[in-house]
Amino acid sequence: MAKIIEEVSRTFSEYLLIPRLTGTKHQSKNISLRAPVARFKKGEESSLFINIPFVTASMQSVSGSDMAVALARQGGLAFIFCSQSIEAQAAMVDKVKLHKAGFVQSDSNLRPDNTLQDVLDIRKKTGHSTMPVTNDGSKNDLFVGILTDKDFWEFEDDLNRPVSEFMTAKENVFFAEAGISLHEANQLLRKHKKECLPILDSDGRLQALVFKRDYYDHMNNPAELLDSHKRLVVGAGINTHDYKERVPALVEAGVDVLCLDASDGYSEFQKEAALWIRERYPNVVIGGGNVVHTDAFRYLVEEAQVDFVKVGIGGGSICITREQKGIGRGQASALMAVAEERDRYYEETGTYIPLCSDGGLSNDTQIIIALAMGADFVMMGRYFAMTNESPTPRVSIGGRIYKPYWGEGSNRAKNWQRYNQGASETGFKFEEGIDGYVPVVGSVKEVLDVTISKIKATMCNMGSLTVKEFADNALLTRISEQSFIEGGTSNVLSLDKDAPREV
Ligand code: MZP
Repeated sequence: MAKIIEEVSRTFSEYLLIPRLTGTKHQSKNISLRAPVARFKKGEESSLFINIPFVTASMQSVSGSDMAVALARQGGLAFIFCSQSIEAQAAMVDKVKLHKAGFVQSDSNLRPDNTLQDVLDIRKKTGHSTMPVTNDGSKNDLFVGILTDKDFWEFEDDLNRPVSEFMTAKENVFFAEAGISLHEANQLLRKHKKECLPILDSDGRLQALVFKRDYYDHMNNPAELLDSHKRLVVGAGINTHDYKERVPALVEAGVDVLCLDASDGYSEFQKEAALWIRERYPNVVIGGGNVVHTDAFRYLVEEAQVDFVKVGIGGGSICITREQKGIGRGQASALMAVAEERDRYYEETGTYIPLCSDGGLSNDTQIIIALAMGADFVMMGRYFAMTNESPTPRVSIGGRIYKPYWGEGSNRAKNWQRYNQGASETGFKFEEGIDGYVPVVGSVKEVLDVTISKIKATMCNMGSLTVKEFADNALLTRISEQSFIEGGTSNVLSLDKDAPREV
């Protein structure tokens, strides 16, 4: 006979935190939001940390390379979506890894006989306005000169004329020889008041470019998430169908973390995939999920040996899985049950498994409650889809600016691999996600600044300096419907909360 879990399935908004003693050391400036991503043993460190506890959903409408760059710069991690060809996904990973090694491999290169119109076309595609000119137009050929948008006037000059007539030729370019350190390169930029320093090998071939702008970016983003080669850290979603081809291509492109992306991850397919990867790529971090119950957590950790586990089924803002298939669990109940099991597993084995709460976080308070309930970090789709860096176009609806946001289980995404993990059936018979719009709210940096300020303020209230301490100190109370209403403003005329404010 069917068993029924007595406890009602609960959501984050049903809880509030009760403040703990705030000590004099509990100030925002002393708080660390660093979170482990890979499993680790008691007394050891995780092989991978993120500096802020946020990762992006592996979704077409969320996680392209621009998003990955923007989030890693703030200290978080994006999972490039896998519902695209292997080549396209690997190219996105590659783009993030190339983005900033200090020594940049240019993706906007010219031949001397390219026209100014070619320059405008490349600029439109890449957004770059400084372009090296090489003999054959490839990024590592003989360096001939450099062209920036200061060298020509788009509306005055004849756009059919060749680049060679406008570029600064090599003999007038200040460059450095390969072998120089990044620090030395930055010092040269400073001393010679330059924006860009080409690095050439002894044959005069272009090796890389160093930009003053990148140095400033680095100084302005101290939480930036970098690998041991000073490249941005990036993750990728994978599925249980084509991992034998997809994973080698992603690893080759330099991916740091993989996450098996499935609506319900309690499956032998997931175990087979995780073990296959583990055997061949022992150093790549692998996440599994999604789960909502303790036995599924144990299975992924013990049988599939994943590094971290994602919790959440049916709570996503675009998700209709619960109504279509009748599976899922309130996100707060799911997270608390799995977090309790994770702690039990740690007690028993001395191995800590980071948890990611995935989906359904509709405001900053819910993020705070998720961390208090034991999530090491949270995965969000809608939150990031609303930013400038999501890969979708801006559209105006009724005078407001929106961006499209659609579920991986919608007909638009056609990510049947996420919903059918077995090899037999392809395509959808019914949808599990919807296709909609979300308002544009600003840049990733802007929205995170506010969210992070709120989390840190709450952590001060809770007498906590780290995310782990926060969860350990958390004392939560369930609220009645009446106190939920009381939680908003009461008996005052409120100005429209969504109206723009000066910040
Ligand atoms: P949210 O942050 O927009 O509420 O939820 C994002 C999460 O929803 C994703 O990380 C993924 O787990 C889940 N998702 C993505 N597509 C669908 C769908 O089409 C979905 N049903 O549920």
